[in-house]
Amino acid sequence: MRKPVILITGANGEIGHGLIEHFSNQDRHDIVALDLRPVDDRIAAANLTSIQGDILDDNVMQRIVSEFEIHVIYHLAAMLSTRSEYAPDIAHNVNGTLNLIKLAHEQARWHGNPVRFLFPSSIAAYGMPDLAAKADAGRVREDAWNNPTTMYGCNKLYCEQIGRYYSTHFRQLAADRTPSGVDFRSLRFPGLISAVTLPAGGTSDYASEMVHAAAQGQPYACFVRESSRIPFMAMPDAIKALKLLSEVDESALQQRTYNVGSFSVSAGEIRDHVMRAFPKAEITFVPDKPRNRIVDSWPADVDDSAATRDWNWKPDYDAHRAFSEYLAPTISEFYKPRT
Ligand code: AKB
Repeated sequence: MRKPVILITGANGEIGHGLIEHFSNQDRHDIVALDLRPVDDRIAAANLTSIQGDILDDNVMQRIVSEFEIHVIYHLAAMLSTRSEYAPDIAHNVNGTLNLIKLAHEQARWHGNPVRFLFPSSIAAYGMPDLAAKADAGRVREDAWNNPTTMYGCNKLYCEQIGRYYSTHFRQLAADRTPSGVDFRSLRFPGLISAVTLPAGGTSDYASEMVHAAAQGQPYACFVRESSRIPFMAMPDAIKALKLLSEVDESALQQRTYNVGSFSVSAGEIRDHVMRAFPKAEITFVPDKPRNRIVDSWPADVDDSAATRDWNWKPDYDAHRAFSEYLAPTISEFYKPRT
């Protein structure tokens, strides 16, 4: 008999660290952690099998299904927005996602149960045409402004649609039509800020970079204007949202992609929160205009009322609590010299 497991791709990433830490506090899950790089030994989790490999490598995927029976997939592997602009061809994240959705379909047929497929989409799936429209739009709903301006955002939007197709319209013309068995659920995350990992290659990274630099006593030149505003979320709330969405009964879902929000802040307001926690921080603003244009194309905030309606979403952290109770103390401890 193959062991029933949860498959986490992109395990070494920011969300991956947070999710595996969450599961490591619960012994009732067997986890297969997959990443292109060796899975970080900081992810010391109970019942964790780590595999170094590429979701595009059929040999890797066949090896996994030969040993494990997959019931839940958290597909976190993706190249983030800035890095994707420098290498748009390999940032075609939809290829890997489609591989995994097909694998979920096969697994569901093998064991006869739906496979829950959790997909972290992003505010990068939106594209505001200019700052006036962004200011006027305020908190945007899932079905508005879906005109992404990055390769990363285009792929996130496409993956959402493929997941919805498999969950809702699969083989709709077949005489012997049967459900795909893929129970796809997606969250459009804002910029995420973790106290214990640094992002790599994102365009919202300035928030994490600013607070991590301050905690290390390093000067930081922010690459967006002080007035640049997008929604952000502390990593514990991102893990809470993934947990809530993964556990809710499928019958409660009125859609397959949900906004989740926490706090909308400008880069200048982030600086103010960081200065309160680290008064000696040296923070300047040196906008990188092309990267700032990407941030300007993302909404100032999101309407997450559908998530509250369908699965009782509510963030635990507002901006003040995120910086004062989570980021500042945890990051200070993280960088404290080891004696
Ligand atoms: C990025 O900056 O690319 C990501 C995102 C907003 O999805 N953090």
